[in-house]
Amino acid sequence: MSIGRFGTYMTHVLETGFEIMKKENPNGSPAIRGYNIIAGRLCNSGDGRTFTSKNPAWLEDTLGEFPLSTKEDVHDALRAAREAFPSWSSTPAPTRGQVIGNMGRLLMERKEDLVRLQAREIGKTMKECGGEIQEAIDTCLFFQSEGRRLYGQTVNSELPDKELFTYRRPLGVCGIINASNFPSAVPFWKMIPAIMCGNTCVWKSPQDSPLLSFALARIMHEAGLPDGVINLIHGKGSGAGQYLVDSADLGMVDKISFTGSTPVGKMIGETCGRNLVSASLELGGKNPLVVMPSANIENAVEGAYWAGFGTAGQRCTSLGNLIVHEDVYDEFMSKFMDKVSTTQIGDSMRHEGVLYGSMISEKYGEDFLKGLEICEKDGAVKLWGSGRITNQNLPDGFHGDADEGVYMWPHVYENVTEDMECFHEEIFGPVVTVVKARDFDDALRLANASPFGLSSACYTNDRLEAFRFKTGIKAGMTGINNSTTGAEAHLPFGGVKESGNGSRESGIWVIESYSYWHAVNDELSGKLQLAQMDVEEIEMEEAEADYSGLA
Ligand code: UN1
Repeated sequence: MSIGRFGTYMTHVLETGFEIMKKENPNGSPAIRGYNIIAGRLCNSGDGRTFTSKNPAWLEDTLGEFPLSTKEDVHDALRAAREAFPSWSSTPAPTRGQVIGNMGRLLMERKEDLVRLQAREIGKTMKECGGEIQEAIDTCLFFQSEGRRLYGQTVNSELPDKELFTYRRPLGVCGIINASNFPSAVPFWKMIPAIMCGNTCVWKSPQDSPLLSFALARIMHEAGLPDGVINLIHGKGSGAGQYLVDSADLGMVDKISFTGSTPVGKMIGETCGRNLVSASLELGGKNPLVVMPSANIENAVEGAYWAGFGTAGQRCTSLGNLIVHEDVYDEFMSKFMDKVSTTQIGDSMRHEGVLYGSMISEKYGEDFLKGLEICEKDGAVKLWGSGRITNQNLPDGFHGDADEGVYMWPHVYENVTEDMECFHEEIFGPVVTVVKARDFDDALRLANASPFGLSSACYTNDRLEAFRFKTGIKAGMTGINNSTTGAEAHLPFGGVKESGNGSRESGIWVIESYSYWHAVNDELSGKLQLAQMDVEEIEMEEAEADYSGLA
């Protein structure tokens, strides 16, 4: 079966003759059989095993079945990427950029369908899915024109009749592994610059968003991407993901780009390190947000609330430790808790005006509940929250039938101190841990005290404090009078400390992660000239100037 054009997602499903597995989903959408895409061909897994993608906001709604890829499937994909590399890397960069631009334009045409598909597959609100697909579009448009730059330099030689140049060269085959919380923007952050630089990719889709990944990979082909440049494999992190990383030991991959947890990132870094394979690692965060007395308190409440509970707290940039100066603590917390206690929650595909929807999957839900146990064990004081939302355990702002999906209360714990585990642990979901600060220095010290260094924020109207926060915080990203989330598609994204290995995504900075510098010298003199040795030496003036007459 080859990859054809498609209109809306539904007609795509029908036109391409996919086997519809189940017609009786409660929302009327069919479940389909999805495939790996290797060298442009749609493939099942070698042993025929599959896994299911379910709508976490409505667990009875099945999106489809996808191949549980075997090691051989992953190796086939890597071989296909290797085969496609010579031709793609020698395609002029502006032409590669044009294909990327086509992808952006197709995403614009399909935006509405993709937003619905993403919301259905991971439970994120339609509004946020719209923002995320837009981020993928913006990334394509940005890198379309980067294809017309991808500049190298001309460098002056120390020898006559000789020229020096630098070129950006692609690394080769890139293994791409992303998480399901940002299943369209983040893989585009990775693959778009990768292919713009002339690399080819094997993309392991996140286990909780295989259908969206499949649709995105098909759109990439529809945009004119040659077969084998991006190969899609589905499966589990511990299966296909692991085989992809292990292929570094076999010399089959030249780069791994990973977004996910710090422990998994460290394992990937070890494998890549011992093979000298380039690794981009975007890992966890326990992002601090500081509120100082000079801040506009309403604005700070809005920012902290969105940072903590937008996306149901399932962003690596979500607010972790809310650090509030003691002089404004009571005022801030009373306004903050008014918002938290009236949070609107539910499936945004069926209910308007919700702040957040379900957890990404049942597994994300289970892990979140385990994370809450850390706060309880530490003795932090719970101000709000009651674990999983069920029809017997409903907050006022819940819309719909809670037992249909995996929904969580918003949680706030106060009296959190530096010696507690919950101060240091990333708890992925709707929970904020609140810490009281004595003064600015104490707040900055607390903001730096977690092992992570991804995002950070400070609300203040004192310019010197803002300056001291910017210069004193150790983090990859900082918001002044803004929330911890909300990266733009052309600013560098990434962290320090336990949040990553220093690589960056987005903007011109990501190009460093998908290319290497090639230095070329062109000797035009027709003879061997030795650098450093045959260089003409300029003598300094022998005679000393006589300044005596000037005295
Ligand atoms: C992530 O959670 O992995 O800045 C990425 C933000 C988003 C990206 C988050 N644009 O919060």
